[in-house]
Amino acid sequence: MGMLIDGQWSELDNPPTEMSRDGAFTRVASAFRDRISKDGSSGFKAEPGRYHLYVAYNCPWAHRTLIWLALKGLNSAISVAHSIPGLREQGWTFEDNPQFPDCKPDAVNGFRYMHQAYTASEPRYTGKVTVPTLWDKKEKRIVNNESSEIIRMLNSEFVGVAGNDLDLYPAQLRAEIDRMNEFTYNNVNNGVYRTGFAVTQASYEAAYDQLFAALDELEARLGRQRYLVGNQMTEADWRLFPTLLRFDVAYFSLFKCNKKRIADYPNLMNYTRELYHAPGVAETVKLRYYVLGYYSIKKLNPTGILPKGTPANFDMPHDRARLAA
Ligand SMILES: N[C@@H](CCC(=O)N[C@@H](CS)C(=O)NCC(=O)O)C(=O)O
Repeated sequence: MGMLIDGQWSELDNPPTEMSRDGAFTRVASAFRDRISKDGSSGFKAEPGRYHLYVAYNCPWAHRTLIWLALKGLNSAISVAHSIPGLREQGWTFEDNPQFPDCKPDAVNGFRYMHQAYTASEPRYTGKVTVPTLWDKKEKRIVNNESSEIIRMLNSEFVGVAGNDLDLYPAQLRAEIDRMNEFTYNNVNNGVYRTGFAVTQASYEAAYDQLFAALDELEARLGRQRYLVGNQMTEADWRLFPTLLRFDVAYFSLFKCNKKRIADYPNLMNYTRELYHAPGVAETVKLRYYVLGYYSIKKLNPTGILPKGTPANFDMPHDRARLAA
């Protein structure tokens, strides 16, 4: 994928710190961690039209932010640039491309590459260049590039700007949501990556076993309750969802997570369908892009041959109304 070193684009793949000596994949922390606040006390006030998001439909972390824009009615308050799927020579790329008509190029800064936003914010930046990245049009710099923090800001800070007051992180459920998120992140969201990017048999098998043990546990939990926490949709559900959507079309095959498909788990499958049918969410889902995006990762698919199939479909009605909400 490449990265920036002292403000220069480099073909060096990942920061060497991402691969531990035993061959396991360990993700490095995001670099930009400023916050938007309702009252502006953080230096970044929540205002309509001020912020811009750089995303890619295929990225599960960026997908979170698109879901929050849809659920919170923020699509007209925050502009979005969508990278085309696939990791091009200089990383995430924004362009008018007739093959991807729903990928809107960067109408705010005209950046062709995501890395231009990083060097515009910090000319000597060293590190990964990732989506999602949240940009402030007023200060002309990146605010934050950590999806778990961006979704919290979108949830709570845009009072009077967002189209509704939906709260996906309600005070009384926070401890349980945090606990669930940690489980989901370690075992599932990042678990598929640890499985797919392992470079030793032992670290692959350990990640695989941990992933499927967690999916079994989630399947059982969703047999007892409609949502992961409480009896309403929360952040915990929406953080699991992007990984479930991508599982059968990409992780199962390319990442060698092939013990079972999500389609083989009745509760997880119906639960995914229910979330998929929430208003505005289906528009954020591009299954074919997941195939194109993941299979363009050179080190996992050196020939670049793309699978013809896109083996998932969430259009069918769900059966979740049988559980209390
Ligand atoms: N912690 C970040 C992770 C974001 C991330 O890793 N995004 C991937 C795309 S799915 C990326 O941009 N990778 C580029 C790279 O690793 O160089 C977040 O959740 O926002």
